[in-house]
Amino acid sequence: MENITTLGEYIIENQSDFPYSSGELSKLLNSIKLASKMVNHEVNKAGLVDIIGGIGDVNVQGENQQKLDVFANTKFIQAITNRDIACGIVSEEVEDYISLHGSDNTNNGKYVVLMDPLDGSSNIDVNVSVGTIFSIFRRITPVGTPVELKDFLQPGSAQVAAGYIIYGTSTMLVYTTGKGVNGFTLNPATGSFYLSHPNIQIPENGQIYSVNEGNYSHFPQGVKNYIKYCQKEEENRPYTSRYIGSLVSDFHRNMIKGGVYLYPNCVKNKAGKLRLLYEANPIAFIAEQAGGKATNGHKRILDIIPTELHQRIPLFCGSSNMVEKLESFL
Ligand code: P6P
Repeated sequence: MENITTLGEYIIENQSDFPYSSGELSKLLNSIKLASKMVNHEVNKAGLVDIIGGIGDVNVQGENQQKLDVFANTKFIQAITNRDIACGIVSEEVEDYISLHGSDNTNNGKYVVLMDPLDGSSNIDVNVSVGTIFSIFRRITPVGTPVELKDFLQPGSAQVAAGYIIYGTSTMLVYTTGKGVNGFTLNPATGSFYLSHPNIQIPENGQIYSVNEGNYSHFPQGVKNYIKYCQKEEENRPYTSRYIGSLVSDFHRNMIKGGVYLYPNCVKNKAGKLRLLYEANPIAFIAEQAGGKATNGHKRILDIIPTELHQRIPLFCGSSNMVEKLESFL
């Protein structure tokens, strides 16, 4: 077998990519890798055991919590907490941020992690791919309990790492530390992630647009005009419409094949639906590192200064030329 690199080997071999890190960021990425394997195991057997379906609770988003949502949230929090490297966590499943700083002044970890532990979980019951999305920053406050405004509400441009795990026909972990984007595929037989997609580059152009057209009548006029542009019999159009309803899956397809993903603001979701801190920011960091673009329609996602932990934002991302064309309609 030719020399194939595991995720663990890759993290160690590229340790020098992490400025100022004496191994902590590597350990944090390994923690995320570990938790993703546990979540993958549960997702893969969701249809077999009574883990599907709501647990009767709703999360901070007011969405019915799936058992797997809760399981994933718990596993990622446990894995991240075990290493004393992160001082705090923001999760889509939890209202306030979680401080990991010990009352005995232990754990002054230099990183904070923001995550959507199981995005697209409403698709679980119908066996559609779901994903985990994570974003990592260095803390700004030097020690002690992290401070929301300083440590968590940082612009996406300050991320030191971001990634997603897609639990699909195969399970992949795709991440960046600011030196390009690499994809690792899990071999269930060995339990290891192997470098399968080195240096992912989003094609500048694509033939796919991804949007929930059921919301068409509520979209801003510019978005409507762009969708009609995609559908027009002209030049290399009409484009293909592909919408899975799972951000990680729709984005990953566009990463590999080229395309543009749209989640606009609309009458129903005035600020859009997706969350800035743990959906748009990590996706935007990855998109740009792969040569793509990510905008809220008027501003680069990574330049937006957050104001709330769970704030929503419109998201348009994918192939650079397609995003630029879309922006010209807005
Ligand atoms: P809609 C899943 O709930 C999610 O957050 C993303 O994964 C997905 O892209 C989007 O919402 C789907 O939303 O309104 O089209 O069902």
